[in-house]
Amino acid sequence: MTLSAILFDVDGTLADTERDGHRIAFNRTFDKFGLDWHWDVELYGRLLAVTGGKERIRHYVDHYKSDYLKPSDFDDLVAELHREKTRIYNEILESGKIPMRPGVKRLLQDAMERGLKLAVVTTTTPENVTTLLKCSLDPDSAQWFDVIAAGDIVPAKKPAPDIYFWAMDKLALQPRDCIALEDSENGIRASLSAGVKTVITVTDYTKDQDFSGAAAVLSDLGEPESPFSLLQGQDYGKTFADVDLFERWHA
Ligand code: XBP
Ligand code: MG
Repeated sequence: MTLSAILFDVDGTLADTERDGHRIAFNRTFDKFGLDWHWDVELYGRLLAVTGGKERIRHYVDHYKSDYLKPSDFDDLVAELHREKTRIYNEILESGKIPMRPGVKRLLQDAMERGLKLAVVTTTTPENVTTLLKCSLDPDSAQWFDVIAAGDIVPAKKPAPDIYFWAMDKLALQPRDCIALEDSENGIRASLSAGVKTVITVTDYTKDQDFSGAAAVLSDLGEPESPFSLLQGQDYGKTFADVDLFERWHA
């Protein structure tokens, strides 16, 4: 079986964006709108069970703010809050404070040199992806990807497999031609339900989640001078993840 494409999740996978990026942007938005809502580091970890920012806000109000009287135009308010959150999040990205995770740039360049296709498969808003790539990877790196599948283009977000099916359809590839890189249980549930073999690089928020079915679970992709830790699966004697190793996991 030939490996033709690597499908990359974004938040937690390309960069550790949640705690010091998205979370801060949500909180600044709530302050700006005069809402006494605050998502601390621990609460945000629990809220990450719900993917999608608008969905996460609604879930929070329904489960943690039972005394909040929803206005009749609550859906519009959520949309407005989310627009402002996206604006603030993009400002944070533009300040250059959210780096790519170890090994991401190296693996992407290796994959391009080897002629593999690359895709982004994420539930986050499209402009968050392009800004992150531009500010933290390379000004032209959005063009490195053959497909960017993001946000509301499919109604059912991860853990539903829909966004993976959408991306593979655009790539004109089958699940067996691809491998996914994810960081979370919601992510791997989506990719495995789509029939795509999956490698995990964990974050502080996801390290205790259930990754059964993963081809491998790693601390991070590693670099030649800074090896990954293997948490599940096989490393085939390698200390950093390159295309050769992804081919072994895919085989
Ligand atoms: C992560 C998410 C997103 C972000 C917030 O997605 O669940 O909801 O936390 O982004 P992934 P938005 O790991 O698939 O990239 O506010 O733009 O929805
Ligand atoms: Mg993720």
